[in-house]
Amino acid sequence: MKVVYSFRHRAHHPEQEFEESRLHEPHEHPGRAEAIRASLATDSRFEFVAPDDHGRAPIEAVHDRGLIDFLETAWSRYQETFGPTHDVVPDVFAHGRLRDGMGEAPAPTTIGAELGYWCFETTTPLTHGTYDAARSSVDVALTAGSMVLGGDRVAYGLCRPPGHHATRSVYGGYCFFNNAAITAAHLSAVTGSKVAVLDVDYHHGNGTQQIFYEREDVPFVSLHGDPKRAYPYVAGHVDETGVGAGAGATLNLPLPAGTEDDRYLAVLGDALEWVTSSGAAMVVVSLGLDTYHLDPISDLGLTADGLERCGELVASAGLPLVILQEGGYATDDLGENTRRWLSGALSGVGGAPGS
Ligand code: OKP
Ligand code: ZN
Repeated sequence: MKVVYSFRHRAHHPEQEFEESRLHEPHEHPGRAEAIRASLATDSRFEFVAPDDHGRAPIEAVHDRGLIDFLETAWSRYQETFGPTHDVVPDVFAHGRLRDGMGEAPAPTTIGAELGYWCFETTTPLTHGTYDAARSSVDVALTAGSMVLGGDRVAYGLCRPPGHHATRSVYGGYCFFNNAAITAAHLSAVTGSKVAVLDVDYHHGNGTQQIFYEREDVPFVSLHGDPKRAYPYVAGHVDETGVGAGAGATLNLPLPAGTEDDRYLAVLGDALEWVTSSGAAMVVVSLGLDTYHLDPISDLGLTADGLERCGELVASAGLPLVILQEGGYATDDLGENTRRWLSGALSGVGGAPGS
């Protein structure tokens, strides 16, 4: 299996995360991707490949140009006004209900105001190299997509930063550009076929859901901690099923705390049946390993064996897979857990009809 990786992820390295009313070291840090890289490098079934530059066009097909332009220059512009700081975090958010009954405000034009217009929460600092890292993460994802377009049955993009919380026009949740959405939209456009997104990160992929909510060409299904208790809270409920042309093309499968391997695999089986019946020709997997029982910010109960079984089950559905890294914060076990999930996928590919 090809593994697309770029060292450029390291340019995104926040110093602090303001979360649960405390300032602490970031859960999302460069060591995560390095742990995965080191673990896959010990296993000769994985072949490392550098990403190709895919340019801005595939990003512009999914994200507001204003968001892309903002991310490109925000850190430097903030330094000119408020610096020097290592991280850049908003302090005032353009919360929709502030203007109830008053219509939309004009778009802000000064950096302090713009930050809270494009970002939705406090745990996603911008640093000097964030834009470069976020662009490289998109290239990693699109390059993995190209491998599958070129005939590989499965490819893995070691994306960092992750992407699935980024909507069309706001960033947050450790995510800047939505790698999975950009890749699925690109593959759908290039092939003219439906491309499903299967999101198995612990957290609901609210960004991916938002981007495709009105579209039928990218069916979206997610297994996640119930948003009643779990981040990002604002989306991922069962009654969210899509609108307009996208009606019925979104499926949410929220899970109770403590869900263990067998129960999780049963729900994953339902998700795969739905993907198959959607008519998708390919699947982009948003792979989070934060469903693991020792994850420090999540509350599901999957074991390493369970994660391997998940990979096998997903691959045995028989569709080509573009597997993209999202979350996973138990850094000591993250490399091995990723290797186990991908090993399962390799077994599932081997056992699938026609592979
Ligand atoms: C990113 B991914 C809850 C704060 C949550 C952000 C979590 C982002 C997860 N108290 N902070 O989906 O793994
Ligand atoms: Zn997550």
